[in-house]
Amino acid sequence: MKIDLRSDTITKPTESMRAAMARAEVGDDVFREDPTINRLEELATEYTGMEAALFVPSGTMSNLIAILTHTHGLRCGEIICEARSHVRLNEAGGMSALAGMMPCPIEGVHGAMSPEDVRSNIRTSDIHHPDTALICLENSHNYAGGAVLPLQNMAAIRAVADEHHLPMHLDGARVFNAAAALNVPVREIARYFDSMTFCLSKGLSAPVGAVLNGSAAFIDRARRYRKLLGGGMRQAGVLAAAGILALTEMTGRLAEDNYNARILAEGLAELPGIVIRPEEVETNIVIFDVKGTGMDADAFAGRLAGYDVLASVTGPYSVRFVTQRHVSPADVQAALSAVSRMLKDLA
Ligand code: TLP
Repeated sequence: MKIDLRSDTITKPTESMRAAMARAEVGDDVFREDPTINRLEELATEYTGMEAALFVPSGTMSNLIAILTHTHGLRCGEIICEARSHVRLNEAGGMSALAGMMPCPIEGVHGAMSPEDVRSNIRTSDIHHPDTALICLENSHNYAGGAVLPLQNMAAIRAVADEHHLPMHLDGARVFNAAAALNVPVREIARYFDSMTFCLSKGLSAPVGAVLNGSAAFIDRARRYRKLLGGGMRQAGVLAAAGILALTEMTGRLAEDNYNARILAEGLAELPGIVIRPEEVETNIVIFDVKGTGMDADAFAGRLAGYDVLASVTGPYSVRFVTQRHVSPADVQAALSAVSRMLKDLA
């Protein structure tokens, strides 16, 4: 059996999800007549403390709908986001292609932009400039190694946004992992934002879906953009049924994934040629540098697959391991010994 550490997107639905999907009550959600989707959306508001929610097919679509909803009509505006954020690097350029927005990337520290940098990148009303339209944060921050944005950082950026009357969106694909690491309920993170996406289909194990959250007026407008993008689903209560269990049964266990990632990082730090600071691994993502092994990231991951451990590549010398519920503590140890064997065989 291969140990698959490529992503938490690979998680399969639980047995209880499959049972709930089979018996889900459904209706046409474009008419808002799917009781299971309605229940999921209502449940989301209980977790986030936001007024309303919208079930959408993916995290990518959810971020794009949020961008369209916040910026519609402006076009040629700019979105302040961290330089390695998913919305900038991994969403196929949707913000530019479909919303007419340019990213204004700011280099963060552990995924966190400084409030001063955010302030100094907000455009003035010079006719040469694009208008700043939105500030987008990511928590946990995927390519910053699952880093958690501290509450003070989000609060300070919120204060800057308020000074300039700018909306804030959170790509909270893994916000439940971040909340577990911060030991706070998700609503304590959501309170700094006008809108927030979270994914059901990553560590939470649902087969499909994300939820976009915001005010009732925002979600009313967002519903139209979901339609525009072809994301208006019909009897998708069969999917939402799994999403409900993702929230009620799966959020409580994410601390285990976060813990397993730390153990993985501590083991990796002991191995020759690998650079990682385990104390910086806060959630379920471990990104490490392999330059010292004499291999680039592609060669490292390719060779490791021969030892039955799958990884993803996040840069020329950077490799990513992600933990999720199919990765047990024993798998963590087995993966570490596979990496160690591979490096010995190479030497
Ligand atoms: N991330 C995937 C890949 O796209 C890289 C992964 O394996 O980590 N925001 C963040 C922070 C994400 O990490 C992802 C997916 C998304 C949004 C998009 O979610 P989906 O895949 O549902 O469109």
